[in-house]
Amino acid sequence: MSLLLRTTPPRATLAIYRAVQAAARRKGSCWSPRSYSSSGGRGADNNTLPGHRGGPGYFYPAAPGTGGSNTILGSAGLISAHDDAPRHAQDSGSRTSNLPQRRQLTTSAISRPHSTRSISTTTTATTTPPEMYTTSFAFFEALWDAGVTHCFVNLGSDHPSIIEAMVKGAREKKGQFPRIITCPNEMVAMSMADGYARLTNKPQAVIVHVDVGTQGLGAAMHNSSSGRAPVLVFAGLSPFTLEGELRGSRTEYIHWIQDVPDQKQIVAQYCRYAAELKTGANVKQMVNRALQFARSAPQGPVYLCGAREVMEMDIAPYTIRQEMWKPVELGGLPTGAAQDIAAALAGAKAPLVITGYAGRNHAVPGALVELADTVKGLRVLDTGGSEMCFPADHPAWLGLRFGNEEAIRSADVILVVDCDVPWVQTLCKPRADAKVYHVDVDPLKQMMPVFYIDAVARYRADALTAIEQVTGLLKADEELKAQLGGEERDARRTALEVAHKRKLELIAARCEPLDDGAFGTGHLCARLRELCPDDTLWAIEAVTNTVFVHDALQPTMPGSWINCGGGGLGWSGGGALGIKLATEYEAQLAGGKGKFVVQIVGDGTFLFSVPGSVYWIARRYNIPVLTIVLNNKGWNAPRRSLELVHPDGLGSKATNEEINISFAPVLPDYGGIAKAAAGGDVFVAKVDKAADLDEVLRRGIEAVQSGQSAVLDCKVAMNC
Ligand SMILES: Cc1ncc(C[n+]2csc(CCOP(=O)(O)OP(=O)(O)O)c2C)c(N)n1
Ligand SMILES: [Mg+2]
Repeated sequence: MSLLLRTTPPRATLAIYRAVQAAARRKGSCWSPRSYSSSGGRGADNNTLPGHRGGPGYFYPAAPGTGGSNTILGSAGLISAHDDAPRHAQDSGSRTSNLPQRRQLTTSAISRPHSTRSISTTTTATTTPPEMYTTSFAFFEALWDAGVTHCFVNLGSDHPSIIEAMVKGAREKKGQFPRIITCPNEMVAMSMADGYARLTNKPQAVIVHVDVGTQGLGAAMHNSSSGRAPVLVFAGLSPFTLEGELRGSRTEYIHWIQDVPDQKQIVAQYCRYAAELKTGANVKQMVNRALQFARSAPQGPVYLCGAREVMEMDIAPYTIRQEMWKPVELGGLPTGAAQDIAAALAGAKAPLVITGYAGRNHAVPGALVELADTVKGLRVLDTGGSEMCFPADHPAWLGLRFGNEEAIRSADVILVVDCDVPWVQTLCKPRADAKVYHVDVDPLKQMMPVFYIDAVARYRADALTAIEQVTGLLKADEELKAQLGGEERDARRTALEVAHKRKLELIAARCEPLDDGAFGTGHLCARLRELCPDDTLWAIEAVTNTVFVHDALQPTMPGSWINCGGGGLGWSGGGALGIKLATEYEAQLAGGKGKFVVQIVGDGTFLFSVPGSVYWIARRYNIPVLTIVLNNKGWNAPRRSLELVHPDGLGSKATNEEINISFAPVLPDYGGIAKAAAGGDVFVAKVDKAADLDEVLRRGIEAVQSGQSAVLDCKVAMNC
């Protein structure tokens, strides 16, 4: 690997980026000074992660999305993206040059007549490749100008022009072209883009191979949709001409086999937008239209596909006015609605906020703290656990409970904010006279055929704006203020403090090691919390252990807890890499270093995550994360599901082997799998005794801090 590195971005780049940062701050993004942790977290700036073995900085800082293609961002000294372009891309161009040279004649006829860069019309083979400006190249330019800095790719026969464009971009647009990350599996590619977007709210791109690569995205597409992660996916389509009519015409057997009736339908139901590029002439508009959908609430994945001939088209270079393509902005509550909710909360005896993903905006936890401080006695429950929505060190914290919690049954006023499943009716529901208000980016849950809650009113609104409106009214309105004051309200606050203290004591007791020297997930995570840097980012996919993980980690920093957005197991391998890539890249733009990233994953889920790809990527691109495998010898979740329906059934008395959820007796070597994928370069260890735990964790953390990925196989006792 020969990288041209620089540790600090060029001055112009920094200036532009800071302006972007400032704008993001105003919108309450992850770097918002309003974020709760900046005042009350556990030392958000205490980053102890040193440089990685790959050298000082293995990402190339630049400032995309700050203007059209003509914007020059001080590229001198930036790392060349071509280092990461697949090597075979550089070989294939000359080998295939004869046929495309011929086709160019035809293709140039359909490109814009005023093209300033029309291709050579000679058919004699030359050693210098023709200068081309294709749909594919414009596609990458559009991505970069829209702020997409990374493309996670899995390439195939649909991508000759994509590969040509990648090489051209790496050579000619250093520092102004997306970084290409080769991903040997599509689900990992999409999960990386998902993790990146979940942390930063910045969409990245995934490039996959026709119908088969689209299918390879698998559950990652579901996760990005449920997790509302903006990701742009592009896939080629088999060529639609057979006889060389256009450049890109069919050249391989497989082009017939991979020609399917409507490729985008494979994923369209998970996408905010799915469309075919029918010409290169408006490719930049199409990319930006897709990104507008991806970034407008409710955010999510978008899918573009384009046939080989369309992507090969020579077009006239052009730019669009990037500033004209902002996403749709969501407003707050109607005035009367804010007043109603404020009055209901002020008059409530047992008010409750239930949220699931409001913490995606890192300013929301702080806003909820302000609301909870204003309405003394208000409690906040997280029933989704996909983000850090409310800090564990606040007395109103009820933690993460998946829709089954006493406070749901006892509350008289419930404000549901950005939440998919506030309660599971068959287990727990609010009292019949509870007044429920629902505020959400997607209150109808448009993707779900069945969803309803008994709410007196529901609003599509931005969570932060809505919470601030309600708090503002509670603070400004004299009548409401009077209601919220007094001794009785102070007593409610004191009662909450007592209950919170008691809750933390109970959690601490449950986190003790077992008498036989073994330990559960709670103890393991309590030790992790103690030993990892204070500002660690946690990528969680712990399935039946999730609540124990959350109770023990007690996250307080906005953005520090990111769980798989949906139910498609296997997100966290790529997700953690995407989060690490994002924290490093974004920090380097600002001249700093990224945060420490830990993946906590069930043993079954580890296998779903395609570890053979994950740890190869981690090693190839020096993206070190600490992986904690919660080894309970297989799948516990199906037993739980079984017992909810058949508590006394045959299966309830049967062994795990009998109900086919056990990995015993052939237990996989999780560390070994990772090590093999990474050419042997992963720190691995197994631990099953509490007495050895700290030492193993310390060594794993040190390995990651020195730049090596680590996989710790931790045998955990059940239900604690
Ligand atoms: C892609 C996919 N396949 C299957 C499932 C069904 N499923 C849900 S949880 C689970 C087991 C997870 O095992 P593990 O990670 O070990 O967690 P544990 O149940 O032991 O807590 C399975 C198979 C799923 N959610 N997603
Ligand atoms: Mg398991």
